Amino acid sequence: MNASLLRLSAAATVALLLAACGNKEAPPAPPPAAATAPAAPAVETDAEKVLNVYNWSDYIDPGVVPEFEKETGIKVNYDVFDSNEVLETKLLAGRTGYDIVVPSASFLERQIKAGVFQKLDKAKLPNLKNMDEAIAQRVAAAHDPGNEHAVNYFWGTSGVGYNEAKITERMASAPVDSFAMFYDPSVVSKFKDCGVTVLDAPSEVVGTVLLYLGKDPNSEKPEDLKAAEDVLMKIRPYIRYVNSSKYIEDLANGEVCLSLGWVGDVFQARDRANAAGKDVMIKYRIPKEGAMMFFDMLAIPVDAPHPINAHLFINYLMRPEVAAKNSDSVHYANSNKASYDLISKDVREDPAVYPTPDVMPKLQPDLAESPQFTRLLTRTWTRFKTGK
Ligand code: N2P
Repeated sequence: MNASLLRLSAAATVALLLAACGNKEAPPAPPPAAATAPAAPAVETDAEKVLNVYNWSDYIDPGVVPEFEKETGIKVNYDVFDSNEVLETKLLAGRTGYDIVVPSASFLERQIKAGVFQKLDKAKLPNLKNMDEAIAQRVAAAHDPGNEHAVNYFWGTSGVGYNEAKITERMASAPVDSFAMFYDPSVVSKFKDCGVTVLDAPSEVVGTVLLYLGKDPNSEKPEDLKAAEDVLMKIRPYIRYVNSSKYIEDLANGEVCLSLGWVGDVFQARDRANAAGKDVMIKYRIPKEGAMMFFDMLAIPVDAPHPINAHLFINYLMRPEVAAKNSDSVHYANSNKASYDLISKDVREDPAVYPTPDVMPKLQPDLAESPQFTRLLTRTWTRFKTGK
């Protein structure tokens, strides 16, 4: 018997016992409150109580989906990805069956233009009032005018994730606050044996190389892309793999020692190592050259089979206590202002997660690319990944 049936039968037993104790002389019991007070309106859902979510891996507190299911009776099918390109290929092909997807804003922007998303029904999202206007405006100005199609879920940076002991063992004064850790062959070569990894995120990684070279990270000049490719090809022999999710586990268990990674993922690696009682100190630095900044956005495809349920879940994620729980769990910054005081101090006051005002201007948003540039970038990336 499952828990809810058990509760039901216990309640039924109590009702029977109460009825059996009834006294003939007693006046008729007043009608139950529910009969007089207007019933609380049932939450409106789609006819089918199902929700298909496609989110980044390692990007939600494990309790959040089950709690939403329990409260609403909606069954959530939850799939994960680790690359905007993979998500985009599916979205452009259409009929994904997904009700909610989470592209980064630079990708969302062109997906909106391609007609991939429906406009949000803001009347169904009263918790929008909790969101930080400053972040919403930033996304609106660069990617989604009026914030008509998407709500920010998390934002963050990519930077230097490393195993402190293994790095200092190999290089006492390693420049852990610089992209030189990856892009200077004389530095990165020192860590080849302990395992170096890079995100499989072409536009973001090329942006970091351009930052390192002191160029505009969103440049589409072919000569800038060529300069970035030269750097990437030179360091390729020292990179163990190019992947955007495997490194969490590998940093945690000491399989790799240096990852160009996303902030929350690196901290999840640190937590996993601590939880396993490993003597591994994992750290994250925003490089002094600056960093690429992403805004990951909750959006509903035009052909979503359960758009009402999708709005319910997005609104649920914007509850301050849910947003805080998610940030505490995955160590990414949310932009839910009403949640800020509920986030644990460790996360809220960590300048790697919520960078200080002096660092913010050094963070560069990844901007949408032209299709022509994407073609060139894809070629560069294939050469880098294959090392040819
Ligand atoms: C979660 C990575 C999400 C950040 N594992 C990249 N947009």
